[in-house]
Amino acid sequence: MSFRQTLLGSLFGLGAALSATLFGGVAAAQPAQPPAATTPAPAATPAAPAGMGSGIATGVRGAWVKGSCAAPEAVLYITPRSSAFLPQDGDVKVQRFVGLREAGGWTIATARGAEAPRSMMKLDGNNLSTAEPGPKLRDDAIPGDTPVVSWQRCPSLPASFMLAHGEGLAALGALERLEDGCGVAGRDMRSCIETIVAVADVSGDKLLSPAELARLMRGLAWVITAQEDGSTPSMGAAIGGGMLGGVLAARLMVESYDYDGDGKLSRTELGQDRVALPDGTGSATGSPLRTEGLADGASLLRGLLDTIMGSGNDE
Ligand SMILES: [Ca+2]
Repeated sequence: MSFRQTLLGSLFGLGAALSATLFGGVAAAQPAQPPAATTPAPAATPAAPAGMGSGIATGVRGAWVKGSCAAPEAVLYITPRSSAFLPQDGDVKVQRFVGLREAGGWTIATARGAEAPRSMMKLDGNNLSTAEPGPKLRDDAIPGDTPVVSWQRCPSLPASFMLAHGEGLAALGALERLEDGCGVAGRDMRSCIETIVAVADVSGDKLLSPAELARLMRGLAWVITAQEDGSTPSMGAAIGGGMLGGVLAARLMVESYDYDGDGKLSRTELGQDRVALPDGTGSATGSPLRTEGLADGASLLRGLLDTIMGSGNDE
């Protein structure tokens, strides 16, 4: 495959991910609680997740290292509702949790999935112990013979690690804030827009520049890829493709909403025609034009924000 084909593939792939998954993923990523039991659960199945409460404890959140700080064997990054496992060799694994409970001194987080995989964690002095019990082990028998891994805090992580994964890990937390600000029923548009600006605004001027939007898109591309396929080649493509595609998509997005032409997006611009209903102004004369199909092609970028902003308002 030529470099050009690779480049185009990366950009198109990212564009598709952006339009279909990125912001749409905010709605899709809402914890899908299993429907009210229509069939009795098997006796060995643990109780249904009781929700996330206030999330994973503050002292457990953040980055943990297995091995030495200078050359980690693996990094574990924990947010209130997610974890990212990043081994030196092997696949990146991101888990989004939907249930949290305590048993035997351990916090047990349950992720989505057919087998409702469990991650156990326990603060042990300055270290964190973790274990991933198999599906058959009952909560009251943990950890049993499940291998326990010990993690330590480090003042910093190697530059190569931060370069590859720093933005993605930041985006994991940003995604949770977006899900809270935009993806929960009852949140209004103003709160959603405030959240988008708060999450994306790095410089603190309450305006979103192309670089700030590109950073968010690169990070979210990392999260999406890590959730779907955390293999090394796949993550490499996401990081490389995200660098280029994120900048292009962000430029187009700014041009699409930048009504005052200052090169940045403000809360007012993001909220234009979304916060307040129009007042019914129009004209009584004239006859309907054909408008079907005009949106094709122009809809991609507008769809991004429309989806994220609409995700909490149509339930
Ligand atoms: Ca800014």
